[in-house]
Amino acid sequence: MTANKNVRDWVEQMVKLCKPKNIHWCDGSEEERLRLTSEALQTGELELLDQHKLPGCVLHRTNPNDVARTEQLTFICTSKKEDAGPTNNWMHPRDAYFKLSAIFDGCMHNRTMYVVPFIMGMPNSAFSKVGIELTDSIYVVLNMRIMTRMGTAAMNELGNSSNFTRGLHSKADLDINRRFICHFPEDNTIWSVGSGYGGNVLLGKKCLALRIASYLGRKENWMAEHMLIVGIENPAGETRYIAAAFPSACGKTNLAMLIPPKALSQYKVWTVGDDIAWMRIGPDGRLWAINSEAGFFGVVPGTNSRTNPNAMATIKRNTIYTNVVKRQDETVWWEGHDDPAPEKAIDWQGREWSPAGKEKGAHPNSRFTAPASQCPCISPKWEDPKGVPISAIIFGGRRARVAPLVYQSFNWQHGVFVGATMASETTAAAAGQVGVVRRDPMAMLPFCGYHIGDYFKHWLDMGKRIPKPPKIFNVNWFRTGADGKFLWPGYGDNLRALLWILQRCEGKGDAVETPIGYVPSEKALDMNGLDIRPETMKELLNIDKTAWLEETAGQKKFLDTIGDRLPQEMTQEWKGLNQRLESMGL
Ligand code: OXD
Ligand code: MN
Repeated sequence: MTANKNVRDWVEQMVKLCKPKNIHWCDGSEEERLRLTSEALQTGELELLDQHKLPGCVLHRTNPNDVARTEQLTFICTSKKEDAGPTNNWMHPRDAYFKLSAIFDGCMHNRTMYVVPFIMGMPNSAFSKVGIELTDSIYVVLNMRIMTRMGTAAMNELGNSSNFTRGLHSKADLDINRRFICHFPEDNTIWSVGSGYGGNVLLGKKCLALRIASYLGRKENWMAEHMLIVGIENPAGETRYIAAAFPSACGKTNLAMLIPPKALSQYKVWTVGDDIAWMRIGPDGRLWAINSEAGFFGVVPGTNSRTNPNAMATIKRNTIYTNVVKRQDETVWWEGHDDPAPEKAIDWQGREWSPAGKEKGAHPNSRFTAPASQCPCISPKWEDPKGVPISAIIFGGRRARVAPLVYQSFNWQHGVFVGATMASETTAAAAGQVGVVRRDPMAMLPFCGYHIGDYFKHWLDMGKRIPKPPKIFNVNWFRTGADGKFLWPGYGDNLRALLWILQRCEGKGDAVETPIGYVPSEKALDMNGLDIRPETMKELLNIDKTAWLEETAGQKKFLDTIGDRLPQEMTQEWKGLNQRLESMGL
């Protein structure tokens, strides 16, 4: 219980609706974690893993119909439809509350309602926001305890204020026809029902930290972005920070935890965050960012000691694994693990599994939830309430063709256009077809809590307000050759592109001006220790006029869907790009 009457009144109302058997107010203590874990082990909601090899680790399996974010069931509920814009599903708040109330009514009949207070951000920071999630899932409580500053600290931060996000979640009956993730930005409220998948139910993450926060950021002159934050320390001991937006499951966690290749071992890379950046203009006129989360909810398949040794070290203890393979020795495995596939194991659906069969053992969107503090390269500044100053913003997608390895925009406005028109091949992080190219502006398509045209305008306005704005770049690690193989080694070698980016921020680094922006000149990237053929490098940095004219046609199609809230600066940039491409030689 709490002395905060705003909280008490609201919890009371939600209790009347959901009719739980018990109410538990979470304090975030270790004792509470142990008690809830033991209860979930008894009901089978969690399974214990080998506590010598994986101390503090547990396994959870979601319902097979509930393994990824369900964008088609996610709604922005503003009183005016046009405020949600063309890229969001919309429901009138009155209709949404009515429809979901019928599902929530009595849904916790035989269950406990957990009251989970949490801070997105750290205590005593101008960036932070408090939320409270009511849920009937112990899995959610334990995940929120890792992903946020949860419990007493959050109630202390809130004090007697009524300024908190009101989150209500119930697994209900996990029926996909009764699954809805509804956001009410005008009421600072989120209702999520019928799912147990992290992205739909850890309400601090996508729902608050991106959808609600993007709406608040526009009102309060700050930015909530789907971005990792990484610090790069040069041999002189100076660290510069980069924020980078990539769509889900495109390697943000790997980039944030990158290990420099041997030839560049004089650099150090520090992780500040792997998914969400909240950014504000600092007193020095630069853009400052915090990671508003306290843990990583990362994609498991493909993680190994070559692709991401830091993640492998992070997830050795106190980690919740979701939808991975359980080996006979009660450890975990997934496709792309260091170890060969186990001959006999239990797959993500709890069935006996062997690699001889056709099906994957781990779900392609299986996840780990691990405390950020366990990451060997966690930045000493990751919990600094002031945040870190951002030198460069990067947009990136998964593109087999068209986009070169790296390029720099001409200026902020052009950079906003580059972000607004970015596209990527879809991944398993959202339900639906995988590998289809779709426009995903600033990697925020599924996460922008208001009209996307107004969001572009907010970016443009912020650019005018920031006295010393970061420079804006685009990267593409995923370009393939005629044989379908990746042209760029990726992972640690991505540092080479980041170093060029930081040089450009300091007015150094060689570049050639092309119609799409500044591309590194032939010898500009530090290729020390990397054996890559000059023809391959040429292809990686090549701007193909025909492919780019096709690309701008795709951009136009998308921009046309935005309607009259598309800022005219975006049309102007699109025309400029076309003119520059048209006048380019073949
Ligand atoms: C995530 C996502 O889980 O983007 O971070 O889906
Ligand atoms: Mn994400």
